[in-house]
Amino acid sequence: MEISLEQILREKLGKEIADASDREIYIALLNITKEKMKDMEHNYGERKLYYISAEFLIGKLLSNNLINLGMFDEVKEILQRNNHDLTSIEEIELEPSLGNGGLGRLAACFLDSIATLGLNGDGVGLNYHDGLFLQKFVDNKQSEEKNPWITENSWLIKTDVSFEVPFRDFTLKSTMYDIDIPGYNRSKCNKLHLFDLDSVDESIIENGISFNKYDIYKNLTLFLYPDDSDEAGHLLRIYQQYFMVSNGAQLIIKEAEEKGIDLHRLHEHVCVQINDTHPTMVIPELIRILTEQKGFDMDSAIDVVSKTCAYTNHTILAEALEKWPVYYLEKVVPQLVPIIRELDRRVRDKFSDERVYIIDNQERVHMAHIDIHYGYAVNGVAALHTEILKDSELKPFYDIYPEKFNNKTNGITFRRWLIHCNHELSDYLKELIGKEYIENADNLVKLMDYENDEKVLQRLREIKKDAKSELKKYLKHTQNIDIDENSIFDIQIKRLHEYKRQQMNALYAIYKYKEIKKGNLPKRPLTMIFGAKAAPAYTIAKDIIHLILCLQQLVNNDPDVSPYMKIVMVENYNVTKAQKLIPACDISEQISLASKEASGTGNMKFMLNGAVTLGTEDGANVEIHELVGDENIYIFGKKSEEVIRLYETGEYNAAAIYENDAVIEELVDFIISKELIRIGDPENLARLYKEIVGKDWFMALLDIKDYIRVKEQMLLDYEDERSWSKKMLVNIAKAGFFSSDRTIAEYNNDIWHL
Ligand code: 26Q
Repeated sequence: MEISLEQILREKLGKEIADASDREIYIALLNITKEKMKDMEHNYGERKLYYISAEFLIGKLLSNNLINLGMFDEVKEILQRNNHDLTSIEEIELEPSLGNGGLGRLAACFLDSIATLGLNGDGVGLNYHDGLFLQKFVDNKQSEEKNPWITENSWLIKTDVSFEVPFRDFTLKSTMYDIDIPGYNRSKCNKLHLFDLDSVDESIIENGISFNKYDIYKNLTLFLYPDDSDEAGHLLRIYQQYFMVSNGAQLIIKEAEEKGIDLHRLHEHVCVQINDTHPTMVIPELIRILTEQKGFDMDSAIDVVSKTCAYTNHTILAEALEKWPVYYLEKVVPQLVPIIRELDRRVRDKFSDERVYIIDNQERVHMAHIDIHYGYAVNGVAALHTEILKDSELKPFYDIYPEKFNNKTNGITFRRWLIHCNHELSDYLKELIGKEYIENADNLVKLMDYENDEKVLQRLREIKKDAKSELKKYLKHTQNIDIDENSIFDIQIKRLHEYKRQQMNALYAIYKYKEIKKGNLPKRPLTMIFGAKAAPAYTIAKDIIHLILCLQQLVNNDPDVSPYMKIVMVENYNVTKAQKLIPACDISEQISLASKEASGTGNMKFMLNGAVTLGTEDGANVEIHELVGDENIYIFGKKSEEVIRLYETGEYNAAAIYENDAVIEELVDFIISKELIRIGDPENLARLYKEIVGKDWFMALLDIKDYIRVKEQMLLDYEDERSWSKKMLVNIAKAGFFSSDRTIAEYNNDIWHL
C-alpha cells in the first residue's frame, strides 16, 4: 500500500504535524520535495539547450514546486487539518535575490516553461551568496544591506562537478550547485546549474555592502553586479563573467564528450542561448577550448561555435551595452585576447563599416558585436523592440545578416503569476472555462463568452476586492501603513530608472496633492503604490526614491489630503512582494518613454490579474494594446518615432517646456518647495529639480500633461463598475499570448530545434 503524504510528512518530522513549528514543517516539505525531484529523470532530446545568464530571479520555490509536482492542494489541506497555514510556512523561505529585474525574472519564467514543455534545457549561472542588496529606507533614503539567502536547508544541491578556471594571476576551482526545475504536470525535471567558489567569504562584508574588491578569492560570487563605479568594480565584473562562462563551456564540452558526441558536430547536439551580453565571453572561451585542448584549427572552431550560440538583446540603452577595454581583459583573461583580436580581424577583412567592428578605435571590445557576428540568431524581446533594433540600433548588422534577426515577444509563467499568486482568480477561471488554460494559455480567451455576464463581472470585482484587502493587511503588518481597500490601487513596481519615469508618476502625485489642497476632491480615494530599488551608484535614481518617500510622508500625514490620497513606497521590492501586489492592482503603470522599454513583463503580469494598463506605446504595451483594443487600455504620450526623432535632432528642450507652461512649472517647483524641503534633504531635492529642468534626458516633461489627462479620465471611468470590470475581463481573457510557454515554443521552433 502506498503511504500517504501526510504519513511521509509525519515521519520526516518525527512528531505530529500539529505539534511541529512552521520552520520544522518548512524544512520537512523542502526535503520531501527535493527527494521527489531527485528521483525524476532529466528531460531528453537530441539537442540540449544551455541558457546562460548572469541573473536568475527565481523567487521562493516551495509553493511553485508543490504546484508543478501536483502536491500543492494536498499539502495545503493536510496543513489546514493540522492547524497550520501554508502562507505562514512560505514566510520561512528566504528569497534568492539572484537578479535585478526583468532579464533575471524572464530567465526564471523560461526555466519553468522549458521544463513544462518537456524540453531538454538547463540554466547556467552563478551562485551569488548575497545576490542583490536588501533595500532599507532610512531618513527617507535608500540604504543598502547585505542579503544572504543560503541557509543550511536550501534548494541547492552540491554536486561533485568542479572545473579549473584559469585567470591571469591564478587558477580557481569551482563547485557546481544544482537546483531542480520541475515542469508543471510532468514526470521529468531540468536543472539550474549555479557555479560557486569554496573560498568565498561572507565575513569580508563590512558595513552595508562594502567589501574589498581586490580580494577575488573571497569575493567572486559574493554579490550580483557589485558597485561598478570604479575600475576594481569593472574588473570584478569581468572575473565574474569569465568564471560563469568558462564553467559553462567546460560543462558543455564535458557533457558532450560523455554522450560520445563528435565535437565537430557540437552544434547538432548543443545550443547556447546568451542572455544579453553578460555571458558573451562564452564564444571566445569555447573557441579557446576547442583549439587549445581538442585539436581544432581556428576555422573549424569558429564555424562550430557560430552554429551553436544565439543571442538575445534586452536593451537599447547605450550605457547598458557592454564595451570592455582590451586592457581590462588583458588584466583578467589574457588568453581570450588573441582570440577576440582574431574574431575582429576576420570582421575587418570582410566589412569596411567601422560600426560593425568588434574592437573600436579606442581599443574597446563591443560584446554585442561578438554575439551578432559569431552567433546564428539575434532576437529582440517585443515586436517594437525588434523593429527598433533592425531599423536603428543594430541597423548596420541587420543589413549584413537579415536572416539572423527575429522577434521573440517575452512571456511570463502562469503557474507563478496566476495559479500561485492569485488562487482565488485561478480557481474561478477553472470553474468557468476549465483548467486547460494552465497548460494551454490560449484557452483563456474562452472567458470572452462572459463579457456581458453581470454575475461573472460581479465575481471578478469581488476577487479584486479580496486581493486588495489582503494587500491592505500585508502593508499594515510590514510597513505599518493604513490604506483603504475601497480606494483605487495604482501601482508602479519595477527597477528604478529615469527611462521608466517614476519621476513623472511622482509629478502626478504632486498634481493630485495640490488639487486636493485646492478643494478639488476626487470621487474615490487613490492609493499610489511604488516599489523600486536603485543601483547603489545611480545618484538621480536615489534622488527620485527620496522624492517619493518625502511625498509619502507629506501626503499621508496631511489630514486634508490623506482621506483622499495615500502614497506607499514598498520597501525592498522583490518577487515575493510582486506576488502580493499584482493581484491587488487596478491601474498598472507602464509609463516608460516610448522606444526605451524593450518589452516589460510586469505589464503582462498585471494584465493577467485583471488590472488595466496606463501606458505609453512602448515595448510589449504595443502588443497588449493590439490585443485588448482601445477600449481596454489607456494610452498616452509621444510615439517612439517622434521620440527617436527628438533624440536625433537634439531638439528636446526641457527648460523651454518648463518656462512656457505654468502648470508644469508649478509641479516641478514643488520638488524644492518649503513643504518638501522641511521633510527631505535639500541637496537631493535640488539636484533632482536641476536634472529635470536642465536636462530631463528621458523626457518626463514631454508627456506629463497627456499623462495627467489620461490618468484623470481613467479614475473617472473606474466609477462605472460594469464597464470597468468588463475591461478587467477582456485583459485577463487576452493575456494568453503572454504565456512564456508560447514564447518558449517560438524559441524552440525558430532557434533551438531541441
Ligand atoms: C551592463 C553593463 C554594466 C553593468 C550592468 C549592465 C546591465 C545589468 C543588467 C545591463 C542590463 C541589465 C538588465 C537588463 C534588463 O533587465 N532588461 C530588461 O529585460 C526584460 C526582459 O527582456 C525586458 O522586459 C525589459 O524591458 C528590459 O529592460
